[in-house]
Amino acid sequence: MAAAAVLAAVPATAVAAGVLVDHGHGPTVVHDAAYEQVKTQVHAWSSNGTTRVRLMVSGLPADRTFGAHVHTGGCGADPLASGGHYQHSTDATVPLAEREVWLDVTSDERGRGVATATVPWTFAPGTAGSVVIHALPTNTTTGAAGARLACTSVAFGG
Ligand SMILES: [Cu+2]
Repeated sequence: MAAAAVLAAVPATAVAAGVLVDHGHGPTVVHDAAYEQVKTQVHAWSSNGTTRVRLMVSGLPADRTFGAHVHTGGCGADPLASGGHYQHSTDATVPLAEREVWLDVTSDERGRGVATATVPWTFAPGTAGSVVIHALPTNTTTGAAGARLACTSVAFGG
């Protein structure tokens, strides 16, 4: 696929099916001035109890992996305004990766990347408000991913 096409890749068929669709374009706030060039799009589709979230990013440094997650709050000037990771369940017997939404993205040679996560739930309105891109890949045990670089507000669940 041509790199230029990546940011336009929205599956129109999902929209036509009448599923709930949430969008965010940004970033809303950049927390690290070294990432002022970053552009983001977030799209989420929900139907029949399943949600698919897609993060599309450009303007990243080439060939690196950045952690990214759905967070509870909307973006603010304070990097912590976006709150913690959205967790659909606090059941510690379930791996974090299955109860949070992880969108770790690896940039290509042009600094573009796309990540998609599909989860077997839908967001209740008001419970998830942003996608945060972090400096490091997500630690699969702790969920930590380093400093918050950029935040895109998305009103998940309508
Ligand atoms: Cu995060």
